[in-house]
Amino acid sequence: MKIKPMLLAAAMTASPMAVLAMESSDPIIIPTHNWSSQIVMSHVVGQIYESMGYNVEFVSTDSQAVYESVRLGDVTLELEVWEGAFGVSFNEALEKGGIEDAGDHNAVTREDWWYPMWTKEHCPGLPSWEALNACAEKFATPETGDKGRFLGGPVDWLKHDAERVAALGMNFTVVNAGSASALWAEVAAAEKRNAPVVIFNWTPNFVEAVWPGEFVEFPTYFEGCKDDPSGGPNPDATHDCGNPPNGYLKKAAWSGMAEKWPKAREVLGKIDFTNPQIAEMAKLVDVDELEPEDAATAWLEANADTWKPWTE
Ligand code: TMO
Repeated sequence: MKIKPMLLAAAMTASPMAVLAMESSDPIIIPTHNWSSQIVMSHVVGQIYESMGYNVEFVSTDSQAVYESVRLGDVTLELEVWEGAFGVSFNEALEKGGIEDAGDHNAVTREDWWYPMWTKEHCPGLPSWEALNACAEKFATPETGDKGRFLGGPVDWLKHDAERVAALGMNFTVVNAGSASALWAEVAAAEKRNAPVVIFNWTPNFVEAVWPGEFVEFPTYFEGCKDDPSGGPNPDATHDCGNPPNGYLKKAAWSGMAEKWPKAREVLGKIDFTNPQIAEMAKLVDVDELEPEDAATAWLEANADTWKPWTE
């Protein structure tokens, strides 16, 4: 075990730093992805660790492949395991070993097809998916012919929208956005024309404070929907369901973290964000246009009562 020279003086005293000085000075590696709350939250936690004396590095990674990276110890943890998008990849990694469930955030999540409220004027039967399907031509574009256009997220989030469309026999074509900001640009452009639009969205997010809207109601999610064809309305297909309407948001840790950085692993277990806190992290970037690092610093300054107790 290496001793961090900076902390040697502290190690002479009975301060909390004395404990830390016995821990590895290797950087804790925090993966960041391609949506704002996750990037800001990663910097929030990174800055908390730095305030405790740890070295921290950030690495931008694919949001599905990251579970394999955590399992192998290439990155140390993951702060936003969304059930809808990543439940399957997380469970697969758990079964292989090397990664552990580091507990749930207080937040309850939903990720699914979504429309801003004005879309309902064009398709009054919403939020039912059957009503959406009956209105498909109102969502048609030159790119999709007579089929409706659904703008999904970047391909690494949810790879199975096309399977859902096929399983439910929907008249929609899935187009994947290149980035989260392309989703918001689509809604802003539709708003100007008062045009109907259906995109992939999630909560908690900044969107709910900017554009009131609703999720499309698909056949209810059930255990096995994504890997066992037999359940659901189509007995021959998987993915014939919506995502969980009350999904979890978990943290995950490399199994070696507790031995290498024990105090940091303990803090990770205590980290617990709420829906409004996560929506606020996204807003600082997507509405207020701060850089993620600055958004994290601002968030920490405004919320010391929340996070300081986790480090004590
Ligand atoms: C994983 N995400 C929150 C973008 O749905």
